[in-house]
Amino acid sequence: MEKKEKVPVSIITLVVGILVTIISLWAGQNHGLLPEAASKQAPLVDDLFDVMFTIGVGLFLVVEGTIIFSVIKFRRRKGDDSDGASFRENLPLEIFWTAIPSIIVIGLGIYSVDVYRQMGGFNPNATVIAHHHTPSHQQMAKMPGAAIAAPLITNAEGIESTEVASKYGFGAIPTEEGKTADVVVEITGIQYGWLINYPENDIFYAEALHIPVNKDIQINLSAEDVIHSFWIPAFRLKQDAIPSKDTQLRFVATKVGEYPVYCAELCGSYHGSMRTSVVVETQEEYDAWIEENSTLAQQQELNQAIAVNIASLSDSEYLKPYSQEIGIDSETLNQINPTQY
Ligand SMILES: [Cu+2]
Repeated sequence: MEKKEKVPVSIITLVVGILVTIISLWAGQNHGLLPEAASKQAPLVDDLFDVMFTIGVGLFLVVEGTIIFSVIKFRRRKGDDSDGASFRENLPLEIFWTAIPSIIVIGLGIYSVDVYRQMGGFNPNATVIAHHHTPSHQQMAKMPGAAIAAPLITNAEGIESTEVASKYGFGAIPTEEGKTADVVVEITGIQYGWLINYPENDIFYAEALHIPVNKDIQINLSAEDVIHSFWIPAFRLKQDAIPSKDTQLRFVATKVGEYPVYCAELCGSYHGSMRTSVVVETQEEYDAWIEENSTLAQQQELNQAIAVNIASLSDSEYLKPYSQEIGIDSETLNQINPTQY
């Protein structure tokens, strides 16, 4: 019987290798697993994810492919009761399969640290902005005795550096380093919600986080009770809000739209409902929102000022602002209870 011509194994391996590479690269670019990317930081994270996904698909195909191939090719044939071939130690092979994952993991490590750096992860508090609950750190520094109260981590740069050491989170991206953010928002996590405040604009308890597009935004995060985590998937940003430890998030949103915000730290029974949204607007829309809501805040203050004089009001007068809410007009109120003080 004539011997059948065979394709050399090295050629088959080469073709399989090329196929696996092409499929992996395609999958890495077309997985469609990530939500819309709407911040300057997002593409950095997405590129890293794509690289990891590409490697993951490649490894999956090689490992699973080898298993399936072996199961079929080396299966027990009918009537074959002999033992399988015995293999013991193969140093070059062991070095090979240890080296490859090591290189991949170290490479991904270095890459991800660089992404973190580009996102401003090593730069929180590049510009010191005080939390609204306390007097500004600059003011404190001027007070007599403040140096004693400050943590004793001073160095050549003096008190300012203790502030730098006291914050965690994402700071300015390298191109914005040393600059003050365009918009500063104070956000406090409580069980179960986010309190969104714009102290500079007199807006408190905003219904959502409104920010202008393509501007440098800084969020100062704090928590009242337990640890929460402020997560904006569309921005690829997540930062813990920690009681008695201020953290920050700084970013630039690049797409107008509304994106969900979640609490990403299991914080109690209603953690799942701890949501809000971020509304990215044009500068004009944002300015209009600020104006509208600042005025609202002023009106509320005015209402409170009037309410102080309740002693001089009749029941119906006093109840008038509420009568509309409960669906009774003031005439009816007067008939029900005509008593005057
Ligand atoms: Cu929470």
